Amino acid sequence: MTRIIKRGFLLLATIISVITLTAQGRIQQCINTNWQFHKGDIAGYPDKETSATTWEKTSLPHTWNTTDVLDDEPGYYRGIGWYRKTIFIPSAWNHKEIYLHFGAAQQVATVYVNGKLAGTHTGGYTAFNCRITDLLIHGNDSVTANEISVKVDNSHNENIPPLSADFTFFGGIYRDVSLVALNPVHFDAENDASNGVFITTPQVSAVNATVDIKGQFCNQSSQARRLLLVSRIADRAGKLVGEQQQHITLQAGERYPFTTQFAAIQNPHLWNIEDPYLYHVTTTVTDADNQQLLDEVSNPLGLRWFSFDAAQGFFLNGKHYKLMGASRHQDYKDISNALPDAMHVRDVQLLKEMGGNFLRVAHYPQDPAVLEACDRLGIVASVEIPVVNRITENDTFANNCLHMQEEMIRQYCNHPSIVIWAYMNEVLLSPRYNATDTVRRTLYYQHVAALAKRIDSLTRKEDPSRYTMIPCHADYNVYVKAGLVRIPQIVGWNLYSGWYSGELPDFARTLDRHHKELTDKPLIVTEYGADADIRLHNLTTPQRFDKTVEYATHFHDVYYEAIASRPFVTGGALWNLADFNSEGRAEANPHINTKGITTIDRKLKDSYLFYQSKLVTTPFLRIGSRAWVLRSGIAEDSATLTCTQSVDIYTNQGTPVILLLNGVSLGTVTPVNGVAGFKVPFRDGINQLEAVASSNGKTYKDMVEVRFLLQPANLASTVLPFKELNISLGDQRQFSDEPLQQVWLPEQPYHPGSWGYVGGQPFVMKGNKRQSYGSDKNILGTDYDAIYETQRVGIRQFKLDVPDGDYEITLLFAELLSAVKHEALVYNLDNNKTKEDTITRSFDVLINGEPFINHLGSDNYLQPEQAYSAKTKWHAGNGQGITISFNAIKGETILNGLQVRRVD
Ligand code: GCB
Ligand code: CA
Repeated sequence: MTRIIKRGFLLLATIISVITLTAQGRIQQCINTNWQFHKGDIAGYPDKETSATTWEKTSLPHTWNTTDVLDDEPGYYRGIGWYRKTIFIPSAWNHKEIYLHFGAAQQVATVYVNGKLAGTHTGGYTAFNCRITDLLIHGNDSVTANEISVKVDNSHNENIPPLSADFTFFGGIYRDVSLVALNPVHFDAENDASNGVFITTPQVSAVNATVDIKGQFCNQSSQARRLLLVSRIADRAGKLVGEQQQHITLQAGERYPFTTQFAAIQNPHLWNIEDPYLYHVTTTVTDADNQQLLDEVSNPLGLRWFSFDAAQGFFLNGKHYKLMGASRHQDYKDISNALPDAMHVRDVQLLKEMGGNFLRVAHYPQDPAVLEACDRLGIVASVEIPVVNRITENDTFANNCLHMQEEMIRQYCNHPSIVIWAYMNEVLLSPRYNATDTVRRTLYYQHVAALAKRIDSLTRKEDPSRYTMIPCHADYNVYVKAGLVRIPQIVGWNLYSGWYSGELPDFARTLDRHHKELTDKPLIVTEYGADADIRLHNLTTPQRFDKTVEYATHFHDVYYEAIASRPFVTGGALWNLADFNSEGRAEANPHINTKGITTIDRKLKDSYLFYQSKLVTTPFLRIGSRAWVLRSGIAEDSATLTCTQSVDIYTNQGTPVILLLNGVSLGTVTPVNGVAGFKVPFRDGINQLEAVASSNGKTYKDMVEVRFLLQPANLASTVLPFKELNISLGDQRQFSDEPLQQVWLPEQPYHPGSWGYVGGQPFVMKGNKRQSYGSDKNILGTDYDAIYETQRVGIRQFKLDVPDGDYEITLLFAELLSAVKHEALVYNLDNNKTKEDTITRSFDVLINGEPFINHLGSDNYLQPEQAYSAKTKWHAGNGQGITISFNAIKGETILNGLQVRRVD
């Protein structure tokens, strides 16, 4: 039995391994605990070490970039880090072959044992083995201490993909590390860190299935051995359904490649999406003389057949499936990429619960736990190597790509869930050489195509049973011209019309164009999505690039319909299952790409519920915007004291939905296209919403509690006394801040009795076609980027007709015009920003005519992209309310946000 023991169970592992040593072939111990880490290089180490070197205790998985990728300093540490750990080798292992197995280290690892070089590995997303047998010290004691040191270098390297990408390249040993003790006779441990045994199913039908096993084992002992190779297939219940045996005599040092063919399995229990049935294959090698088990490897076996068709899409076991699902990155809030397995599994579970059947493991191979979960849960998968945006035109880069592809295939090919091997994500997005240098550009494209061909043919040779795919970006013509759409068996399209560029209907146009022009090429929408910050809402005018939940949901609605209604579209992997780290990003959530349909800590956004309502086959009823539990708005009527806002109910039941507010029915709505839309008259305080629908004699319910902060229309109201107001100037959205239980409302013009601005206009970035108000900059010194990014320019006054009393007033400013150069994000297609100049401005701020801030401007607090806020107490008297005036001295006045709170 292969034994994999995870962190925390180390002690147990040691005990078990001692007890069962003779019964089992190999010992594999996960050694994640008790490591030491040093950030930076150490001169002379591991030969010698100065006592001045500081080591911190850590356990694996680990990355050194968790905090610096989120701070206000651009960039993050991409350099060297050292890890070390003492391992204790039992004397019983004296004649064993000892390996270290690394799940992954980003991105070049050099492994030493007792100060001597054991091996190196290039590439941050695949596993590798290091043979350490000859470097170990064996003493006379029952166990002997040995020192492992690992240098991990995460520096940018032009020869190692990825070169550039919209995600963070966290450095460190961020997957499990195991110590493996093998008998001298063992399955190949030197084949790209695979388990040395490869399973294929040459022919599968509902009637019967053939299974072939290929592998290699070796005899590292000093004498010839008579051996017995046995492969067994067992069903899920453990019942034997096939067995093959072979006797071999291996000379000392000899290797033996084997192929085992099983008699066809009759009436196989097929693996499919609804019933992901797994058989298990165990391959053992035993000493034929004394029956001792020498090694054993076990693999999952899924019996299925599949095909992709340019006109009709995907078929699994002869049945058509629309592949719908998500792409996924491997990180999580506060722990970056150093996830325990359970969190990887949870993501696949989230996808399954969404009704998804397809996972694009993007943009690199992820933890084996992900694919194990896909096998177990019935999720069809595509896996790819991290060649993103561009290549380097040399042999070292090409060989690294090819080697990564080979490692990926050999390490993961036994997972029945995998149907596609992909490579080169949007590889023409950021080409080298200027467009004007057509000769060199053309040559570059030829080099890209040549490399694609090499990767593609390697893939088909390694694994003819899967399909190959290149995911391309929207620049259709370039991919056609470069010939990239002809090389793989499937073309993936990453499309963002109506987000970065163009308009929403362009999406369907691109699909139709592919269908018309590339008639024989199956197509998958490998990405589509829109950013959404769950704090930002706009129920009336959601628009492109506003980061509201509402626009993102609308975007998904349009895209989903286009995919679902086109039979030739194999399916879609939305971008992305969860928000993820991308250090270079700015905008409302700096350093995070918020195109997830869940947040970075996996809170469900509305778009997730939208997909559930479309894809889940069991009865489904959910209150949309169930994550938006802190809302605000202005009372529309001083008598009833309510504010009406819409709430959508998602359901896959066609039957009418009733919505109750605090137990009282708001009526019945028959869902259209899976959505029942209600207008809810929210009251101040807690509002209990309950949606109810019945079908086939069963009743389905969902409940949400919304806290509503109702604002008086007239600030002098005695029935709803003024408490506080938070306004985002230049903004059309509502910003819900749960930790502080505050809601920021969009600006409005002043009208008597109420509040609002006088004069000015919203800040709009010049020369950009995609964002109709606000800036996309990372505002430093605040977590409230969304508030600071919008601004009213040329404002003369902000007036609040509050009753007499004591108030706290806070004004928020940020200079949004800046000459600071930022590296352009390559994904921001169509973002032709004009260069901004440093601006000089200066103005006075007065409260009811009294000076508050003098000469506020670019020569003092208003530094570009920097948050500045000023707070004061103010007594409003004589029925005069509060009038904040902005008097320009130089340039125009600005105001980004304002908070007024009654404090008496
Ligand atoms: C893409 C890329 C992906 C990005 C995504 C985005 O096309 O393939 O890596 O994260 O767009 O959000 O811009
Ligand atoms: Ca604002």
